[in-house]
Amino acid sequence: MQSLNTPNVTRTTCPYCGVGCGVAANVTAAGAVITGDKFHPANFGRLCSKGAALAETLDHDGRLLYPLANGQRISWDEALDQVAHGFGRVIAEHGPDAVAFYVSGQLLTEDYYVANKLMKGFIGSANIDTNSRLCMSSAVAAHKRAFGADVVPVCYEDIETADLVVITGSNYAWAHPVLYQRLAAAKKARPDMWVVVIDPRRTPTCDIADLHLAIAPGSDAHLFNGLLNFIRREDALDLAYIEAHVEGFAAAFEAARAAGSIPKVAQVCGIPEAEVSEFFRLFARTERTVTIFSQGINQSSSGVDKGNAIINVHLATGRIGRPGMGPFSVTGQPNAMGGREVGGLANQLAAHLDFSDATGIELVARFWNAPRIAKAPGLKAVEMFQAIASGKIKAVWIMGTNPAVSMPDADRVRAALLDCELVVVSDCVRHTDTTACADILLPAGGWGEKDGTVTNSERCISRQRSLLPTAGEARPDWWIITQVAQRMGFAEAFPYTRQAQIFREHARLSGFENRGRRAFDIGALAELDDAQYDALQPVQWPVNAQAPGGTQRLLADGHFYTPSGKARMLAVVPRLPAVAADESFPLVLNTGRSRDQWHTMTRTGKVPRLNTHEAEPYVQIHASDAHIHRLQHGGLARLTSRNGVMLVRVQVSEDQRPGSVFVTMHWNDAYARSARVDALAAPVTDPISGQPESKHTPVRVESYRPAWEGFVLSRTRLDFTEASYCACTKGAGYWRHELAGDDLPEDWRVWAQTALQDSGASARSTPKVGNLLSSQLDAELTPPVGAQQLRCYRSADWLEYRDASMGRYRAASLRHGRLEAVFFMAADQRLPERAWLGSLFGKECLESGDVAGLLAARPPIGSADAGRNVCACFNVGEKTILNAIQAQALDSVEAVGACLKAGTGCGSCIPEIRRVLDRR
Ligand SMILES: Nc1nc2c(c(=O)[nH]1)N[C@H]1C(S)=C(S)[C@@H](COP(=O)(O)OP(=O)(O)OC[C@H]3O[C@@H](n4cnc5c(=O)[nH]c(N)nc54)[C@H](O)[C@@H]3O)O[C@H]1N2
Ligand SMILES: Nc1nc2c(c(=O)[nH]1)N[C@H]1C(S)=C(S)[C@@H](COP(=O)(O)OP(=O)(O)OC[C@H]3O[C@@H](n4cnc5c(=O)[nH]c(N)nc54)[C@H](O)[C@@H]3O)O[C@H]1N2
Ligand code: SF4
Ligand SMILES: [Mo]
Repeated sequence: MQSLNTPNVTRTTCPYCGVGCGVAANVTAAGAVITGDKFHPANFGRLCSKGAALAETLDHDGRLLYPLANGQRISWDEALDQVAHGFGRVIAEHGPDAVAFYVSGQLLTEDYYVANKLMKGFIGSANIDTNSRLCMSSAVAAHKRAFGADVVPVCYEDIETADLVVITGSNYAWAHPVLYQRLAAAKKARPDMWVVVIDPRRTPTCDIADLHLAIAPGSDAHLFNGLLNFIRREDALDLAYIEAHVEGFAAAFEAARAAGSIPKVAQVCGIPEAEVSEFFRLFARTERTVTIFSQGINQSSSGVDKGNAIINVHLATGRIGRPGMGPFSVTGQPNAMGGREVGGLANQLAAHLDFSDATGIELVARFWNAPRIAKAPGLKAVEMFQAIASGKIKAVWIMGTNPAVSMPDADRVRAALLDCELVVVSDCVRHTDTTACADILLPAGGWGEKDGTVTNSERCISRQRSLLPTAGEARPDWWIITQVAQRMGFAEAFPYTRQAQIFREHARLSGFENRGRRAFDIGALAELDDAQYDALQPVQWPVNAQAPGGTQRLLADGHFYTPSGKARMLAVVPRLPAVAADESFPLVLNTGRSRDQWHTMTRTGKVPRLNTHEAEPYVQIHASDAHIHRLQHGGLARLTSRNGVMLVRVQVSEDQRPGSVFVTMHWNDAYARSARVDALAAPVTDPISGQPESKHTPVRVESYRPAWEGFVLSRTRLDFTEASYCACTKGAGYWRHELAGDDLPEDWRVWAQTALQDSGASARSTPKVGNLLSSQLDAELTPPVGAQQLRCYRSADWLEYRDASMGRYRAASLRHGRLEAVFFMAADQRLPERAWLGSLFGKECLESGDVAGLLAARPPIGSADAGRNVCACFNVGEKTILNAIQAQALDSVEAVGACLKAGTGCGSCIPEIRRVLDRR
């Protein structure tokens, strides 16, 4: 492996998705410049929109900078003592199972290892679970059932060399963008390659699909059982492979027989027979096939079975362990895989050992010299929060996750935390929905400050290296946990002063009495000295005496980690989602990700160019359902489930399957009012993995008609407590507030000026209202009305017009010619575009043309509203793209790129550019 021999460049790993891209960071006095690491095997220099914007997340705005107890600043000494004593007291009074840790796939392996060791080895409870429960736990269980161990056999290169790539339950283009780019490039180079997408909705991933199966939600196991049955009937089995390496096949075939033939599969899955037939024939005849699966499979009350239904077809065809083929569960978080290595889930122990056999428990106890090692699995996330609600768990420590937003039944989760005796939260951010529930807040070092290792989807261990000093008094998570462990009396077992020490211990445990029995073995890294650890190059595990340079692909020798050494095919009996839609809740709520936000927005929400892609929470719904439920595109809707409610914007889209609607998981109280989708999600879980069914909640969608709607752009963030709907995003130099309310204020001017004054933004000057300004009205937006109803005012720092008959109010606040805020309110929905108005905040002094157009929101001749941001790399809006396509007769993504640069950076927006081209 070559290295970038530039002294100023730090090579590190992106903190977002499980692709695990290498990042090269050049930090100078002027700031950090982030580029893709050309030498990293995950991305070879590419980055997606989120990775490319990392430098813009590094400021200390909004950071948690010192420890707090009940909102008061305290010293680290006090904070650590309070946590240790608080946990110690509960354990002494109620036993170790009365405490819990809820951790995250975003912790580094070193942090994760120490947290797990403290809870399972020394506190003596297995009540440590992780947000990976909501993410990977079904795939983990499926792997263990089929392979005897949690192993991902494939590597990224297999995606490029396959002849058929099946993508099911994954919006690859947005959730694993760089891998998607690699796939798209491979398909372009080899057009014979086939891509099949299986997803109830048409997603941007379908941009490169030859075939899209928009199956009925939750019907994947029927489809894959049908496929298994088809393969058997068509004699496409690899009998020699099955004979030598597989057990359980007879029962699996028998169970699959019930799926019936193609017409029946088509009927259950709700798609045309021809599509099923095409997919089955393609699969049967294509040896080099990779099946990628993600949350559309895992987040289900039968997620484990679905995973096994997919693995079954690969085992039955012997398509595993060889180049260009295999089942591929992609990991979501940057260190989801590392968390599995250390045993972060409540039902795992450490180093791929679990509680199922006493020798494994004894081995870990001996290695750790742990007096009180837990002997049985702890509570899984949903059960854990229910135990907090019931008072069984009295102290919880949450690290690197935001469960008040991301857990199903989130209102109950929040209430449980508010009622819990002791809630400790380690986070980098001061104000999140979860930190709002904390008694003690511990400031954790963030990306760019932390140092350690992460493991990506293809088992590749990479270093995250620090580039910057840690913000304020923040400390790395491993340090915080170590300090608490020492104060709880476990100093001997927690002597760590640097992360390399922890990594060596973790590596040693993986090799300890392993002798090839456990897949996870990085014993060869146990002797790295500090300098070698610092210089560690990306390497795929296992890394041991047999494979000192790492292992690209697993299961190649047909040996599995089961007692017999054979893989297991499982008899899968498909089950539909646990709770079906009914008359009261007739639509199915599907949830997931959007392109430019990361989960609960704590970091991506800081970046203006990532916020303009989707500035509001929305529900996507098919036109036929919108018609039935009387919803209008662009209007507001109230979504109600048995568990909660939310307010969102309506987006009518042919991409949706009738009967289901889609909402992203990102919005939360830190950025919006009443937009946490998990308040609606029911805490229904898979019986084996405990993973929640986050993709399937029956809901009702009703039109919500407020008395008024509007938006405010202002230099400071304003608080509109009386608005019923509010979505707030950070723009370049301003905050954008999208608003609606049930009560019309008596006087809009008082309302607007109070909002400004409350924020302190204009406390220095109360605008005086002066001259009539009738010449600057917008003809388009202002139909002819009686002059007495249309009133316009202007003073040096306040422009305003109101049209009582139309229920409209518009105002702008200026200071020495610089724009401070604009207010646009309307009783109807007729509001102007925001992009041009937003751009005025970049000016130190408005020009007269700007002022003239301000209240009309009409750009002066020569500049135009850019619309929603499509290309985050070059900030190119949807309208700009559409205008260029029309004006210059552009007819391809390449032509748009040549003209506007859009799509020529990270490439994440190419599917959207193609959609704009389609509309031409
Ligand atoms: N931009 C961005 N990228 C991310 C993240 C992020 O927050 N933002 N988060 C990361 C994390 S932690 C994860 S886990 C991954 C998740 O990555 P993905 O799993 O790809 O993302 P999701 O959008 O959650 O869901 C994937 C798709 O499942 C579909 N689906 C729903 N129900 C069904 C079904 O019954 N069958 C099938 N076949 N499909 C169904 C949904 O329509 C959706 O398009 O993304 C990672 N990458
Ligand atoms: N409805 C629905 N719900 C879902 C999903 C879905 O698809 N639909 N997906 C689920 C999945 S797959 C996942 S992975 C979860 C994700 O959900 P969460 O884990 O709750 O989301 P994040 O916003 O990533 O939360 C990470 C928190 O850790 C903080 N943080 C960042 N870096 C560090 C660090 O180094 N140390 C510490 N201590 N804190 C740090 C961040 O500021 C943030 O507050 O959501 C799940 N919930
Ligand atoms: S694909 Fe994007 S978010 Fe994922 S690791 Fe790479 S740069 Fe980061
Ligand atoms: Mo995830």
